[in-house]
Amino acid sequence: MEETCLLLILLLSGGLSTLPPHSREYHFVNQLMNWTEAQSYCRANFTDLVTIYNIDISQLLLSVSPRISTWAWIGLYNDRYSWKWSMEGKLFYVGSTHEFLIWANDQPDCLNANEYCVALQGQTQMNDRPCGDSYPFLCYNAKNTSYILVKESRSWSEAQSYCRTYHTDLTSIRSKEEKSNITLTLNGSGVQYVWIGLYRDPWAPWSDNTTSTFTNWAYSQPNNYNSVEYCGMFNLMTGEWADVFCGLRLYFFCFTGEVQNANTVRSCHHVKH
Ligand SMILES: [Ca+2]
Ligand SMILES: [Ca+2]
Repeated sequence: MEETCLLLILLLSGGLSTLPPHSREYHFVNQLMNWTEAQSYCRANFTDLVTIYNIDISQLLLSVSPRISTWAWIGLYNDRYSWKWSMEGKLFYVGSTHEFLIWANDQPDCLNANEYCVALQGQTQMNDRPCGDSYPFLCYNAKNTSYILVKESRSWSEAQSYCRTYHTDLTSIRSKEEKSNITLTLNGSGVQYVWIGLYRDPWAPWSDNTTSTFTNWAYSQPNNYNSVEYCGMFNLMTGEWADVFCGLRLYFFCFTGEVQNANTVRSCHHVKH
């Protein structure tokens, strides 16, 4: 195995959880693996696949790898099942299950890498849709346990603001009974898509469970071509990123070092078929 590594010392004042870890060693691994195999390899031999927090780390990766016209895996991936509810509060979800949350055929598909909010389609099944699309929406009012269909079309964020202002929040669906009540509310309304409170963050977290605000996508990326591209790769000539099929076999970058402590509890709800 051919491998190079370099130590990065970031001269940053400590303490803030939003800052990258102070020092990490970066390793270029000259072996071809798919994304999951690369992740396992990094976790077994180093710490994890790399997270790129800024342009300095990007330059560093270029400096420890050969300048060849190909791509390498980084810890970037787009988890189609990392859904969260707009309405927070653990107690609210005690005893809730998800088997009545049914995705429409071939959903979620994150079409064009642009679908991060969920609407009910045909009043019963879920579909991930572009958050900027305008649809009617369902608010939940906790005071009288009611569901309110607002027939004005709004973006998901606008709908969320509206529900938070006039009711409690965009609705969650916590039980079979709640699902039935929602179906009754929608019955006869004729709406095609209706926003509910489910959403997720694009391309977060990275493999090491941290998040980064830095992005360096190549032109027209990410595009989730054919709806099969959920892993991120790094161009060894330019440092730019593209989304691609996770089964591709590529070189990859690992790091050794501390993992940023997540001091905020992530309230992820894994909603699978
Ligand atoms: Ca979709
Ligand atoms: Ca792509």
